[in-house]
Amino acid sequence: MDAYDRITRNVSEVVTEEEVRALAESPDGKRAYVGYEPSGVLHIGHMLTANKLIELQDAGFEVVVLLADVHAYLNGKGTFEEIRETATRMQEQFVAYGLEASQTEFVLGSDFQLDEEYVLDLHALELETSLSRAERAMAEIAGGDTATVAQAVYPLMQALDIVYLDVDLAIGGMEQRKVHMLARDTLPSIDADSPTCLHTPLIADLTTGVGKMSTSSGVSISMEDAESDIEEKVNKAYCPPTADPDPTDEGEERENPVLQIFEYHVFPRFGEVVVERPDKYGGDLTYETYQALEDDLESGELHPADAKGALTAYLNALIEPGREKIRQQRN
Ligand code: IYR
Repeated sequence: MDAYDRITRNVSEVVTEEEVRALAESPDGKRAYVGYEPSGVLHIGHMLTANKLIELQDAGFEVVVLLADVHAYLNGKGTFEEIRETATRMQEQFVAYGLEASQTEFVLGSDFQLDEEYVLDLHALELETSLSRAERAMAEIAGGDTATVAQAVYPLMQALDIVYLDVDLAIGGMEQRKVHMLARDTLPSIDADSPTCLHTPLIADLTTGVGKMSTSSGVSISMEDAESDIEEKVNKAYCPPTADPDPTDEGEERENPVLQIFEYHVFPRFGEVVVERPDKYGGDLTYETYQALEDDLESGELHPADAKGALTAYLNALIEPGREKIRQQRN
């Protein structure tokens, strides 16, 4: 696999291909970043973008993790003091998950977002942006039914972070794409470059395969889940023997979240997957690629129950170091 293919593996969107190809040609010293609203405990969505950061570190990028305390505050996630406290804990959990501490710059948003220069640039972007555009950019990020002024300021600050953190590549889940498009359109008005972006896929709702997995509704997987929690959640997960299930009666699209987690979490971190089976059911199966596992599920060679057993084991292995860190943090 060449550098471009590695950098863009498992992403849903590349903005733009030409720009990412240029970065892939000389990645050393280039800076990539993800920002996270600190929420105390990592969940599977954080881990998905973190997988990409780990791959980028391996490819020679410098990685910046923004612990976006001011953003979480603007998005109504609690008092500023509470949020700031959880930010440090998240940093330790990211390192436990596998980000190389010596190669990762962790930055707290409030360390630079309250500086006069930043705030004046923010006001300049506010002058350039309609409320409706800001609101649209936030549709998949904001909580609550009514958009607040704070939520309109939020995407403009996210755009400005790219400039102030001096990053070459902005990473985010697909729910961040409209914020990044807004950044591409408005940053030139303050003489900054339009950012290059990669967007990672969203995983389907675990129990139904309809819509997206979310911490606020439905079942999510987090670093504080005990082994038995993971087992129970995975066992209840929607996993028909196909990667492209039929639409539901309401015509909504269904996806297979068990396969998605294998594809986006397990294979990128472990490379190879062994599904353990008793000899009387054919013995262990070893997969070197995600596609081989998907093909076997489709053909019936791999039973969903065996796939789920393996997924539980690999998820537990991924989560265990962070789980241990959380235990320490709570003592
Ligand atoms: N909008 C993100 C948090 C965030 C991301 C970046 I990249 C920033 O520069 C600032 C905030 C979220 O939804 O968690």
